[in-house]
Amino acid sequence: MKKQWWHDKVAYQIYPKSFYDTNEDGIGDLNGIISKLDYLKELGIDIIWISPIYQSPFVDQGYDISDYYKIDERFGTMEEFDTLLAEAKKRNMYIVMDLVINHCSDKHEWFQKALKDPEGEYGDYFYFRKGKNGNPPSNYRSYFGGSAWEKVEGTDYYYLHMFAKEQPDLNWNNPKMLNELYTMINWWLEKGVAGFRIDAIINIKKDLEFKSLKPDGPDGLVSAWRVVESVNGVGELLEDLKKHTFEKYQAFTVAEVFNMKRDELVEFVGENGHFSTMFDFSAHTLSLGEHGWYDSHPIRFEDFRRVIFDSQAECRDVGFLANIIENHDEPRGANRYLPLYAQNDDGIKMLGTISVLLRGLPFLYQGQEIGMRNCRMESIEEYDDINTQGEYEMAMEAGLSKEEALEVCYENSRDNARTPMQWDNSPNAGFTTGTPWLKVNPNYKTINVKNQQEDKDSVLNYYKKLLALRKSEEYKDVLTYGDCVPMFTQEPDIFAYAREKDGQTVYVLANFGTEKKTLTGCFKNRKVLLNNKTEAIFDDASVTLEPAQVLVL
Ligand code: TEU
Ligand code: CA
Repeated sequence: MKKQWWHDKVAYQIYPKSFYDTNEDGIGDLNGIISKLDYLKELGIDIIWISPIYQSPFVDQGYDISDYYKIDERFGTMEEFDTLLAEAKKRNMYIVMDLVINHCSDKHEWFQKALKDPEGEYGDYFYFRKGKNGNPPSNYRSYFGGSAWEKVEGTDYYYLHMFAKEQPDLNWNNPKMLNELYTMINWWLEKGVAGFRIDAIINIKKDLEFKSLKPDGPDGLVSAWRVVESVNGVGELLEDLKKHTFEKYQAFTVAEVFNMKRDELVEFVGENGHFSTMFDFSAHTLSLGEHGWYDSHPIRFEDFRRVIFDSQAECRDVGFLANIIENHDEPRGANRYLPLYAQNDDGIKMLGTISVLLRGLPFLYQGQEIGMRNCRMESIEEYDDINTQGEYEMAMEAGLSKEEALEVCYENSRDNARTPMQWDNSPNAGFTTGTPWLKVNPNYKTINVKNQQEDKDSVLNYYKKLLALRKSEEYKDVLTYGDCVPMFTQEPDIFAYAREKDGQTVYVLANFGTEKKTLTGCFKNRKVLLNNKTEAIFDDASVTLEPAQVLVL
């Protein structure tokens, strides 16, 4: 495999609104990010992906962009952004922007012009179609609930939005529109961003006949997921995008791709793939319900282990996936992937270890490094996320009580990961001296960066060691390029693998069970590189793991 500059790096996602506020408005900002660069550097981070900071009405927290060339004033100015680029560069760090080009905001100038004249030049930047017999053009359900078609008042036209109605989908069949996007992307690359995390990109290909599909719910609609799976040919659009933009700059790209066709992996992340890498969501999708969050289900350990090893095997000779436990759309990893009894420091270190040492590019999400948890809200009003509001409604329509629907949100809400970063135990977790835009998790008194910096056994200090190991001169090569060989897959509760290259082997052994487990193998005289407990019990032919223990040998 041809080596790339980013292969041996560690990435971190910043959700800027909740990271660090420097001007008392309760909203994190660019100056906040700049002031924490040293913190991230010390943690071992090289690549920083920042969720959208462009001008936006914030209906979907910046994933609805009204001007691609402006920094939203809540976050700061373009000068501050340039300072961020320069400060990152000084520290050998790379800034990756979020690229949201499946849709824009309904407040974008293009859409405002389109609304005035759906049949005109800008109408063709979007998908305007006439309704059928008083109904929308097709029975697509948007990701956030309800029809994906919104009626334009006073006309026969509807426009398509796969997400919120304030996020109209852009017409990728219009060369003029595409040219505007490409110019914009190149403008940011010229500025010096290292690349992009590419939002919801699988959605760009549409069946232009917009045929209705078999309904999958009592509303007579069919989910956006199925709509995407019913079309072919996204690859041509992605190649064109790459050729006109990323390729010329050797930009790093990480795509958010949910429902790729199975045999397309090479085309997506192979040596000449559409993208540098893409997230491995195989574990995340395990909990998906048929209809929504209300029928989502807990993840079984065996499935979790199986799908991760399957992904590792599939990309082995193809390329690198980006491994994650959390992001801004998902509940916290500690709550989601750990059994209740292991939802503590030991368990969190164990989960972090098995994820970070996989083959692929590790991404941490802000707060993961201190083991932040889901946040309980007292009522639906306390949630801000548009997706959560929609799922709450769907749960009630399916017959759940208010209390039950709220519990569904507690387990699934995207706001779980969006509560402010917990820096210290001063009011509002040191995130802001103003009023935070979203509730601060009350557990900040104990779970915060400052406490953990002072405690040598903290999750934070463990993560530092873990990332340092991954990047150490001695083990970097095997941990970056070595094969990932699953071990003890017949043993319940054991997540174990070896990373192997040129005769060097690193074992990662974790016990997710409640019982001690003895694993036999030639672990004798192995050097303990990491251990989340104080002891490591070896004898001649075996090693014994306590519950929630992880060893790296
Ligand atoms: O998410 C795309 C996506 O497929 C989401 O519907 C995801 O499945 C959902 O959030 C899980 O609950 C991206 C962004 O990551 C998300 O924050 C945006 O809301 C969305 O695109 C629209 O831009
Ligand atoms: Ca601010």
